[in-house]
Amino acid sequence: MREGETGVAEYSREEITVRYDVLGKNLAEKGIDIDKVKEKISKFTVEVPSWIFGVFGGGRFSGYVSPGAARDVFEKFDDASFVHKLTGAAPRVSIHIGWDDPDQAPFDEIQADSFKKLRDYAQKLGLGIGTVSPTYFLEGTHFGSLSANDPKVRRSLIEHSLTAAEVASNYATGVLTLWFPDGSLYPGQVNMRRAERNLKNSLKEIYQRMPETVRMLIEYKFFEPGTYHTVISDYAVASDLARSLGNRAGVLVDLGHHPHGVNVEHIVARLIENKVLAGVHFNSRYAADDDHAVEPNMQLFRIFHELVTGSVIGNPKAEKNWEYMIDQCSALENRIHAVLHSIDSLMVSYAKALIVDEDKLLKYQNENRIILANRVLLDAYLTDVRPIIYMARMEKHLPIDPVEAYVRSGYQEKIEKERANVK
Ligand code: PSV
Ligand code: MN
Repeated sequence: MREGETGVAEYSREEITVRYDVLGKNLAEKGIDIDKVKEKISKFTVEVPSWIFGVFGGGRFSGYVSPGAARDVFEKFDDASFVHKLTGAAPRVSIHIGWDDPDQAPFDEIQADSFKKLRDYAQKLGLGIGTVSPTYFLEGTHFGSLSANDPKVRRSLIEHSLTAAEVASNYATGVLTLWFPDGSLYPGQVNMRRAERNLKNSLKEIYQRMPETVRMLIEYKFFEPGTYHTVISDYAVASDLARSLGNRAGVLVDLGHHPHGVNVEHIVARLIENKVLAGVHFNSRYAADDDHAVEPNMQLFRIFHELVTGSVIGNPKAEKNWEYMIDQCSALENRIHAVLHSIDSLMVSYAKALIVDEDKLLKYQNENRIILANRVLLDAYLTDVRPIIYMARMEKHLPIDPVEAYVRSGYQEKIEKERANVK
């Protein structure tokens, strides 16, 4: 073992093999086959957001641009392709059609067919376009998008959503992700029932007119930009809306969009139990919001545990599986470090969820031995599963530590030089 450039321990092939074998023996005692866990980790993929690579996200540091930020959507895909090359786990990029139009047409004139060149470019890089978001928060939506009182605003955004649906159907994976900046700042500002009715009717029209192969995931957020109320404040509103539309509509759980203390894994469990179409936007929430890189915390482990035991993640039947996306973009950090770190954290959390001694957990649950059951979960959470991830990477000839490999690659220096004129 030696210390890498980034201060994280680096292990040789031999050391990784030894650590993997030791962990394998310990897991075998619990009846867990480490090679099967490794196979699942090897197959894990997650979408990365196009917006993490661009200039978006300065927030109150407006004017600050992350060094080397991509200047257009093609450079965003170049960066995503490097992330995929280092991790083998990020073959798709989520896009926002308002930000990522290759022709940069005015908002109302964005054409679905423009995205063909992006799809072709992505394919050459070994990537695909993943989920597609209409961009409801760009222009003229300060007073709502699909819930607005003004029918002209709703009409324009219904058509914009249908353009996004066409992009999803023709050039991507056929999944729309919808987030609305709709809400209000003061009691009385908005008639909450009318706003919900407007949004529901707009969604109905989109659902009925979008191509039959397209599915939509409705995202909720309990605050921002509405500080008094948001029209889709929680998963119950999102799932009510989805159910009212039909089985091609579902719920998107963004981890950063909950108040503190919310039991998000229970929401995940309920969606699985009720067979709701769903997906996750992964990120870390500190005081608020969805901007930070994913960390392998206890809640993320518990969420993965629900996805594993609910036979969702890794399920080869696409209709049973969920969509997994990273949604993060914080102001000041190196974005590529952040996304690589997020992918790493997801793999660690998934691996921990795969090594829970489920027989013992069930036994203690049936016997109502509360703390003993809880300790079964903790035992998996506290296990260092990195040898599994290292071994999976080693077998695929990938760098053992993608962040370290990135720092050493010279890619950051290259993009900072090439993109120095970005504003
Ligand atoms: C909103 O906070 C959100 O989570 C939505 O998913 C958007 O699509 C994304 O962030 C980018 O703004
Ligand atoms: Mn999100």
